[in-house]
Amino acid sequence: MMGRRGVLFVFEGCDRAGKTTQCRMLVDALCKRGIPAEYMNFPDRSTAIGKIINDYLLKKVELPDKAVHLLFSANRWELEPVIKNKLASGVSLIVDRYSYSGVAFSAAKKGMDLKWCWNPEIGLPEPDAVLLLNLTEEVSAKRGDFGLERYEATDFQRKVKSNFMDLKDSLWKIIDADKPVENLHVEILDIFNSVYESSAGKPITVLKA
Ligand code: Z5A
Repeated sequence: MMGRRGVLFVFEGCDRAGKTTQCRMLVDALCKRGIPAEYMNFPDRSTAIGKIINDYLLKKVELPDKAVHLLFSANRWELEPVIKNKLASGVSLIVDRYSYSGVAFSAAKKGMDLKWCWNPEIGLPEPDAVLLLNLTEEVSAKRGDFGLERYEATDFQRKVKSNFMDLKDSLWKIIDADKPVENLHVEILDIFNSVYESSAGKPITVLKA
């Protein structure tokens, strides 16, 4: 008999919210408990398209806003067969940023709107849950200075946060990320467990218009 499918569990949030830290801790915890799980992150800078995105984020190349938006989306489409196969084979994917970052960051730029930005995401696998790790600007600032990458500026991050709030739907859980790492991990593990139980037997769906 076929086993159950994996869960697509997505982390979103602004800069330094602790997404990578929590994704890694969750994958470790699940693997220790015998639940197959893997870490995935977007942008995936290792692919052909990801390398151009990396140069863009490091400000080594300039690209029109719409073109770079489509590259971020294409980077997810490059991995779409992998996502579907892993989920179907029972591996849960713990994903560090996904389509919602794609839309929230691009739509924070002048002349870009949420609807236009969402269109290329339609048809990608839909997450079983989206956790938005939320931090105030003050707490975020205490976690260190912004780096040198594109988008690492307070005004821009404020617009991104407001876009995330416009995108949220019933799949989303907003988590106060201003907690010790271990406490946050326990809270997130609890959410994963209930999503894992409730998704058993449900098909993988896709993002819609
Ligand atoms: N982008 C886009 O435009 N379009 C898209 O489609 C996608 C992305 C997918 C690069 O992303 C940029 O690409 C990003 C969005 C854009 N631009 N920005 N800003 P990335 O994923 O490569 O890099 P990042 O997402 O910017 O990483 P991050 O946000 O800076 O980090 P994080 O993953 O949220 O946090 P962390 O690395 O786990 O922790 C940050 C620091 O805080 C670190 O020193 C930790 O030790 C500390 N930390 C973590 N948790 C805690 C707690 N609980 N308490 C105290 N300190 C903590």
